[in-house]
Amino acid sequence: MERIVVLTGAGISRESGLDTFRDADGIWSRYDIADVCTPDAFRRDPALVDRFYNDRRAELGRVRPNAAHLALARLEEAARTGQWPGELLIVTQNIDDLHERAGSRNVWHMHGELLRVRCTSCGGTPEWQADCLPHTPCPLCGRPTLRPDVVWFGEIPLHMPRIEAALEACDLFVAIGTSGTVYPAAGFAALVEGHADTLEINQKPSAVSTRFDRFMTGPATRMVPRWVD
Ligand code: BV8
Repeated sequence: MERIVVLTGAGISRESGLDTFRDADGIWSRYDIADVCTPDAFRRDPALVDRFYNDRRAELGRVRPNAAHLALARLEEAARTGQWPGELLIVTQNIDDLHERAGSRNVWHMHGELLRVRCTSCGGTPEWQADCLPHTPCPLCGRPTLRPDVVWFGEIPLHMPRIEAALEACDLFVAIGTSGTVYPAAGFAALVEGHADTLEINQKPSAVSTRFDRFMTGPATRMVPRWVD
């Protein structure tokens, strides 16, 4: 039984039309992290942060999963139907729903999800497709205390205990389309050193490529199907 953990980053969604963060035309070339991706930013200017996520939520409705997302969904389906004697877990840094729309079910979003908001009064996390503004009332408690349900810098990523357990138990760790610059995700390859094989799929080396045994260079839509099939 081969246990595979795949970590995905913004690069896997690039060919669906969603910008990455740190490529030349990336999101951080247009926004400063400190203005839109920290709790202080939200305290200081909630309307700006809400607009940043509203724009990305609207964009998500205009794009579709690509061949890389679909190939991972095929691999999970093969495991589910017994065609492949393995297990596949996708841990994603992405807040888009393209893995799910491609058919993947075993997906853990460690940085949260764009299509959910969180109420800081009642703690509810309703699904959310439309714009969310500072005065938008929580559908559960009615208070205007909604925020994007994402993990900002300085906040604790989701699912960490079970992610670490899955990494401890895996035989193969594959990183797809991530620059290896944001922790703790960037540290996962080091966590599996000694007990799992490692493969990085990217267009160019990441900040942690030296931690990987193998590297497949090229666009995810070409490389991921080649690896899966
Ligand atoms: C935490 C929100 C404690 C949602 C994001 C100093 C050292 C170490 C750590 C730190 C430090 N100072 C501060 C920290 C902690 C900090 C951190 O890591 N900072 C970095 C910048 C140094 N981390 C945190 O604060 C985290 N929390 O540490 O809490 C803790 C930890 C563990 C346990 C308990 C407590 C919280 C981090 C989460 C921040 N939120 N996003 C959103 O708005 O989306 S991060 C943001 O970066 C996104 O989530 C994104 O996913 C993530 C990583 O970026 P990538 O996905 O890798 O995207 P990027 O653009 O960088 O790269 C794209 C890649 O794709 C490139 O390699 C490119 O070559 C490739 N590519 C492009 N096109 C293609 C392609 N590949 C294939 N095919 C293509 N077509």
